Amino acid sequence: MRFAATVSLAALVAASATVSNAADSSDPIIIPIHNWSSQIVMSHVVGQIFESMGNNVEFVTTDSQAVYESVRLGDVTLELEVWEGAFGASFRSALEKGGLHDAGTHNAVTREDWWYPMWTKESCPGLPDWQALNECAALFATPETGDKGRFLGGPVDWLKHDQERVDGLGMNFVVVNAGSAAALWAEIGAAEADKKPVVVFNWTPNFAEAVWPGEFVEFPAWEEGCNEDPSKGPNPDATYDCGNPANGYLKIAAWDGMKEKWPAAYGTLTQISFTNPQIAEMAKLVDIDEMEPEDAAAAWLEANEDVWKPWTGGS
Ligand code: TMO
Repeated sequence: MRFAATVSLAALVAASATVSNAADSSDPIIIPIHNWSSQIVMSHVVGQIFESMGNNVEFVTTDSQAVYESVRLGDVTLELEVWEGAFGASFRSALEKGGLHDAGTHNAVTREDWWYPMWTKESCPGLPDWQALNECAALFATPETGDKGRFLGGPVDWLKHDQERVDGLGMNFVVVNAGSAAALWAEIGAAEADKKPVVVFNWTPNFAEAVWPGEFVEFPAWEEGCNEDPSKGPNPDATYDCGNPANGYLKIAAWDGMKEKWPAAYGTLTQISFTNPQIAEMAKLVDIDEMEPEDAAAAWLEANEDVWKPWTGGS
Protein backbone atom coordinates (compact mmCIF):
# COMPACT_ATOMS: atom_id res chain seq x y z
CA MET A 1 0.00 0.00 0.00
CA ARG A 2 2.85 2.31 0.77
CA PHE A 3 4.13 1.96 -2.80
CA ALA A 4 0.72 2.66 -4.32
CA ALA A 5 0.30 5.76 -2.19
CA THR A 6 3.65 7.07 -3.41
CA VAL A 7 2.71 6.48 -7.03
CA SER A 8 -0.61 8.22 -6.72
CA LEU A 9 0.95 11.20 -4.98
CA ALA A 10 3.49 11.51 -7.77
CA ALA A 11 0.72 11.26 -10.35
CA LEU A 12 -1.25 13.92 -8.53
CA VAL A 13 1.74 16.28 -8.45
CA ALA A 14 2.39 15.68 -12.15
CA ALA A 15 -1.25 16.25 -13.06
CA SER A 16 -1.55 19.45 -11.09
CA ALA A 17 1.70 20.74 -12.62
CA THR A 18 0.27 20.10 -16.09
CA VAL A 19 -2.96 21.87 -15.26
CA SER A 20 -1.45 24.97 -13.67
CA ASN A 21 1.55 25.49 -15.96
CA ALA A 22 0.80 26.01 -19.62
CA ALA A 23 3.71 24.91 -21.79
CA ASP A 24 5.95 27.52 -23.37
CA SER A 25 5.07 28.46 -26.93
CA SER A 26 7.20 26.79 -29.59
CA ASP A 27 7.64 30.18 -31.26
CA PRO A 28 11.21 31.42 -30.88
CA ILE A 29 12.12 33.67 -27.99
CA ILE A 30 13.82 36.58 -29.74
CA ILE A 31 16.98 37.82 -28.07
CA PRO A 32 18.64 41.05 -29.29
CA ILE A 33 22.41 41.29 -29.71
CA HIS A 34 24.37 44.56 -29.61
CA ASN A 35 27.94 45.73 -30.07
CA TRP A 36 29.86 44.92 -26.88
CA SER A 37 31.07 41.50 -25.87
CA SER A 38 29.50 40.83 -22.47
CA GLN A 39 26.05 41.55 -23.87
CA ILE A 40 26.59 39.23 -26.81
CA VAL A 41 27.95 36.38 -24.68
CA MET A 42 25.31 36.84 -21.97
CA SER A 43 22.59 36.74 -24.63
CA HIS A 44 23.95 33.41 -25.88
CA VAL A 45 24.31 32.12 -22.31
CA VAL A 46 20.66 32.83 -21.60
CA GLY A 47 19.59 31.64 -25.06
CA GLN A 48 21.36 28.33 -24.47
CA ILE A 49 19.72 28.03 -21.03
CA PHE A 50 16.31 28.49 -22.69
CA GLU A 51 17.24 25.90 -25.34
CA SER A 52 18.23 23.46 -22.59
CA MET A 53 14.66 23.87 -21.30
CA GLY A 54 13.25 22.95 -24.72
CA ASN A 55 12.59 26.46 -26.02
CA ASN A 56 13.34 27.78 -29.48
CA VAL A 57 15.54 30.87 -29.57
CA GLU A 58 16.44 33.34 -32.28
CA PHE A 59 19.07 36.10 -32.11
CA VAL A 60 18.75 39.42 -33.93
CA THR A 61 21.34 42.20 -34.12
CA THR A 62 19.70 45.50 -33.19
CA ASP A 63 20.53 49.08 -32.29
CA SER A 64 21.09 49.29 -28.53
CA GLN A 65 18.74 52.28 -28.02
CA ALA A 66 15.93 51.37 -30.44
CA VAL A 67 15.73 47.93 -28.81
CA TYR A 68 13.54 49.27 -25.99
CA GLU A 69 10.84 50.18 -28.47
CA SER A 70 11.20 46.70 -30.01
CA VAL A 71 10.82 44.98 -26.62
CA ARG A 72 7.81 47.17 -25.81
CA LEU A 73 6.13 46.07 -29.03
CA GLY A 74 7.09 42.40 -28.56
CA ASP A 75 9.23 42.36 -31.72
CA VAL A 76 12.04 41.14 -29.49
CA THR A 77 11.31 39.39 -26.21
CA LEU A 78 13.80 40.81 -23.72
CA GLU A 79 17.00 42.75 -23.12
CA LEU A 80 19.63 41.28 -20.80
CA GLU A 81 21.89 44.30 -20.24
CA VAL A 82 20.09 47.56 -19.48
CA TRP A 83 23.02 49.77 -18.41
CA GLU A 84 21.79 52.74 -16.46
CA GLY A 85 24.30 55.20 -17.92
CA ALA A 86 23.79 54.38 -21.59
CA PHE A 87 20.23 53.14 -21.72
CA GLY A 88 18.41 54.40 -18.62
CA ALA A 89 16.66 57.16 -20.60
CA SER A 90 15.48 54.89 -23.46
CA PHE A 91 14.37 52.23 -20.98
CA ARG A 92 12.42 54.76 -18.89
CA SER A 93 10.66 56.27 -21.88
CA ALA A 94 9.60 52.81 -23.13
CA LEU A 95 8.39 51.95 -19.61
CA GLU A 96 6.22 55.05 -19.62
CA LYS A 97 4.67 54.11 -22.97
CA GLY A 98 3.98 50.59 -21.69
CA GLY A 99 4.51 47.09 -23.06
CA LEU A 100 7.76 46.19 -21.32
CA HIS A 101 8.75 45.91 -17.67
CA ASP A 102 11.71 45.66 -15.34
CA ALA A 103 12.24 41.89 -15.02
CA GLY A 104 15.16 41.99 -12.59
CA THR A 105 18.41 43.64 -11.57
CA HIS A 106 21.77 41.92 -11.85
CA ASN A 107 23.83 41.76 -8.68
CA ALA A 108 26.28 44.14 -10.36
CA VAL A 109 27.39 47.76 -10.08
CA THR A 110 28.14 49.47 -13.37
CA ARG A 111 30.00 52.56 -14.47
CA GLU A 112 30.49 53.93 -17.99
CA ASP A 113 32.62 57.00 -18.51
CA TRP A 114 35.82 58.65 -19.74
CA TRP A 115 38.71 56.46 -18.68
CA TYR A 116 42.50 56.36 -19.01
CA PRO A 117 45.15 53.65 -18.57
CA MET A 118 47.25 54.38 -15.47
CA TRP A 119 50.38 55.41 -17.36
CA THR A 120 48.44 58.52 -18.51
CA LYS A 121 48.59 59.82 -14.96
CA GLU A 122 52.39 60.08 -15.08
CA SER A 123 52.13 63.00 -17.50
CA CYS A 124 48.94 64.44 -15.96
CA PRO A 125 49.30 63.91 -12.20
CA GLY A 126 46.17 65.88 -11.24
CA LEU A 127 44.00 63.06 -12.62
CA PRO A 128 41.37 61.71 -12.10
CA ASP A 129 39.86 65.20 -11.63
CA TRP A 130 38.20 66.43 -14.84
CA GLN A 131 39.57 69.96 -14.50
CA ALA A 132 43.08 68.54 -14.23
CA LEU A 133 42.37 66.50 -17.35
CA ASN A 134 41.23 69.64 -19.11
CA GLU A 135 44.43 71.48 -18.18
CA CYS A 136 46.36 68.59 -19.75
CA ALA A 137 44.26 68.65 -22.94
CA ALA A 138 47.30 69.43 -25.14
CA LEU A 139 48.83 66.07 -24.14
CA PHE A 140 45.97 64.37 -25.96
CA ALA A 141 46.18 66.51 -29.11
CA THR A 142 46.48 64.82 -32.50
CA PRO A 143 46.76 66.22 -36.04
CA GLU A 144 43.03 65.54 -36.33
CA THR A 145 42.13 67.60 -33.23
CA GLY A 146 44.56 70.55 -33.57
CA ASP A 147 45.54 71.94 -30.18
CA LYS A 148 42.56 70.33 -28.47
CA GLY A 149 42.69 66.94 -26.83
CA ARG A 150 41.21 63.87 -28.45
CA PHE A 151 38.63 61.83 -26.58
CA LEU A 152 37.73 58.56 -28.25
CA GLY A 153 34.10 57.85 -27.42
CA GLY A 154 32.13 54.67 -28.03
CA PRO A 155 30.00 53.90 -31.07
CA VAL A 156 27.31 56.55 -31.54
CA ASP A 157 24.39 54.26 -30.61
CA TRP A 158 25.59 54.23 -27.00
CA LEU A 159 24.44 57.88 -26.95
CA LYS A 160 26.85 59.10 -24.33
CA HIS A 161 26.36 62.80 -25.15
CA ASP A 162 30.10 63.41 -24.77
CA GLN A 163 30.06 66.43 -27.07
CA GLU A 164 27.30 68.02 -24.96
CA ARG A 165 29.40 67.40 -21.88
CA VAL A 166 32.50 68.95 -23.49
CA ASP A 167 30.41 71.99 -24.45
CA GLY A 168 28.60 72.22 -21.11
CA LEU A 169 31.83 72.06 -19.11
CA GLY A 170 33.83 74.20 -21.54
CA MET A 171 36.46 71.53 -22.17
CA ASN A 172 39.32 71.73 -24.66
CA PHE A 173 38.53 68.35 -26.15
CA VAL A 174 37.22 67.04 -29.43
CA VAL A 175 35.01 63.95 -29.32
CA VAL A 176 35.72 61.27 -31.91
CA ASN A 177 33.38 58.28 -31.96
CA ALA A 178 34.87 54.82 -32.41
CA GLY A 179 33.20 52.62 -35.00
CA SER A 180 33.28 49.62 -32.69
CA ALA A 181 34.29 48.55 -29.20
CA ALA A 182 37.33 46.87 -30.77
CA ALA A 183 38.58 50.29 -31.89
CA LEU A 184 38.66 51.40 -28.23
CA TRP A 185 40.85 48.44 -27.25
CA ALA A 186 43.08 49.05 -30.29
CA GLU A 187 43.57 52.67 -29.18
CA ILE A 188 44.66 51.63 -25.69
CA GLY A 189 46.82 48.81 -27.03
CA ALA A 190 48.59 51.12 -29.52
CA ALA A 191 49.34 53.67 -26.76
CA GLU A 192 50.74 51.05 -24.42
CA ALA A 193 54.22 50.52 -25.95
CA ASP A 194 55.44 54.12 -25.47
CA LYS A 195 53.00 54.90 -22.64
CA LYS A 196 51.27 57.59 -24.66
CA PRO A 197 48.52 59.42 -22.73
CA VAL A 198 45.04 58.49 -23.97
CA VAL A 199 41.51 59.03 -22.74
CA VAL A 200 38.75 56.80 -24.09
CA PHE A 201 35.27 55.61 -23.21
CA ASN A 202 35.29 52.49 -21.06
CA TRP A 203 33.03 50.72 -18.61
CA THR A 204 32.91 48.19 -15.82
CA PRO A 205 32.32 45.26 -15.60
CA ASN A 206 34.53 44.61 -18.58
CA PHE A 207 37.56 42.51 -19.49
CA ALA A 208 39.69 45.65 -19.83
CA GLU A 209 40.15 46.10 -16.09
CA ALA A 210 42.11 42.83 -15.94
CA VAL A 211 44.41 43.90 -18.80
CA TRP A 212 45.06 47.62 -18.28
CA PRO A 213 44.94 49.09 -14.79
CA GLY A 214 43.26 52.48 -15.12
CA GLU A 215 40.79 54.96 -13.68
CA PHE A 216 37.64 56.77 -14.63
CA VAL A 217 37.83 60.55 -14.90
CA GLU A 218 35.95 62.15 -12.01
CA PHE A 219 33.47 64.58 -13.52
CA PRO A 220 30.97 66.61 -11.48
CA ALA A 221 28.96 63.89 -9.71
CA TRP A 222 25.86 62.57 -11.46
CA GLU A 223 22.63 64.14 -10.28
CA GLU A 224 19.21 62.80 -11.23
CA GLY A 225 17.85 65.04 -13.99
CA CYS A 226 21.28 66.34 -15.09
CA ASN A 227 20.59 65.41 -18.70
CA GLU A 228 17.24 67.20 -18.85
CA ASP A 229 17.43 70.05 -16.36
CA PRO A 230 20.05 72.80 -16.90
CA SER A 231 19.90 73.75 -13.20
CA LYS A 232 21.47 70.37 -12.32
CA GLY A 233 25.25 70.15 -12.57
CA PRO A 234 27.74 73.04 -12.34
CA ASN A 235 26.70 74.92 -15.51
CA PRO A 236 23.29 76.52 -14.92
CA ASP A 237 22.74 76.86 -18.67
CA ALA A 238 23.70 73.36 -19.81
CA THR A 239 22.43 69.82 -19.67
CA TYR A 240 24.77 66.79 -19.69
CA ASP A 241 27.25 68.69 -17.46
CA CYS A 242 27.65 65.75 -15.01
CA GLY A 243 29.54 62.48 -15.05
CA ASN A 244 27.60 59.29 -15.67
CA PRO A 245 26.30 57.45 -12.58
CA ALA A 246 29.28 55.97 -10.72
CA ASN A 247 27.13 53.22 -9.17
CA GLY A 248 24.79 52.42 -12.03
CA TYR A 249 22.33 49.55 -12.22
CA LEU A 250 22.30 46.71 -14.72
CA LYS A 251 18.76 45.55 -15.35
CA ILE A 252 16.85 43.01 -17.39
CA ALA A 253 13.85 44.17 -19.43
CA ALA A 254 11.08 41.90 -20.73
CA TRP A 255 8.13 42.25 -23.07
CA ASP A 256 4.93 42.17 -20.99
CA GLY A 257 3.61 39.29 -23.12
CA MET A 258 6.56 37.01 -22.36
CA LYS A 259 5.09 35.72 -19.09
CA GLU A 260 1.96 34.37 -20.81
CA LYS A 261 3.63 33.07 -23.94
CA TRP A 262 6.75 31.47 -22.42
CA PRO A 263 5.92 31.05 -18.70
CA ALA A 264 8.77 28.65 -17.90
CA ALA A 265 11.42 30.72 -19.68
CA TYR A 266 10.01 33.84 -18.07
CA GLY A 267 10.24 32.23 -14.64
CA THR A 268 13.90 31.49 -15.33
CA LEU A 269 14.54 35.00 -16.67
CA THR A 270 13.29 36.61 -13.46
CA GLN A 271 15.78 34.56 -11.43
CA ILE A 272 18.79 35.42 -13.57
CA SER A 273 21.36 37.64 -11.91
CA PHE A 274 24.99 37.95 -12.93
CA THR A 275 27.78 39.56 -10.89
CA ASN A 276 30.57 41.93 -12.01
CA PRO A 277 33.20 39.12 -12.15
CA GLN A 278 30.84 36.85 -14.12
CA ILE A 279 30.10 39.61 -16.65
CA ALA A 280 33.80 40.55 -16.98
CA GLU A 281 34.58 36.86 -17.57
CA MET A 282 31.99 36.64 -20.37
CA ALA A 283 33.67 39.60 -22.13
CA LYS A 284 37.14 38.13 -21.55
CA LEU A 285 36.29 34.85 -23.27
CA VAL A 286 35.72 36.82 -26.49
CA ASP A 287 38.02 39.86 -26.18
CA ILE A 288 41.08 38.10 -24.77
CA ASP A 289 40.58 34.42 -25.48
CA GLU A 290 39.16 35.22 -28.95
CA MET A 291 36.36 32.67 -28.74
CA GLU A 292 33.22 32.95 -30.85
CA PRO A 293 30.34 34.23 -28.67
CA GLU A 294 28.36 30.96 -28.98
CA ASP A 295 31.39 28.94 -27.90
CA ALA A 296 32.17 31.38 -25.11
CA ALA A 297 28.61 30.98 -23.84
CA ALA A 298 28.81 27.18 -23.97
CA ALA A 299 32.13 27.23 -22.10
CA TRP A 300 30.74 29.61 -19.49
CA LEU A 301 27.68 27.41 -18.96
CA GLU A 302 29.78 24.29 -18.62
CA ALA A 303 32.02 25.92 -16.02
CA ASN A 304 29.15 27.46 -14.05
CA GLU A 305 26.38 24.88 -13.79
CA ASP A 306 26.04 25.55 -10.08
CA VAL A 307 25.18 29.16 -10.90
CA TRP A 308 22.54 28.72 -13.57
CA LYS A 309 20.97 25.26 -13.11
CA PRO A 310 18.99 26.39 -10.06
CA TRP A 311 17.38 29.15 -12.21
CA THR A 312 15.81 26.52 -14.46
CA GLY A 313 14.07 24.70 -11.63
CA GLY A 314 16.26 21.71 -12.52
CA SER A 315 19.29 20.52 -10.59
C1 TMO B 1 26.88 50.14 -23.09
N1 TMO B 1 28.26 49.92 -22.62
C2 TMO B 1 28.28 48.82 -21.64
C3 TMO B 1 29.10 49.53 -23.77
O1 TMO B 1 28.70 51.04 -22.06
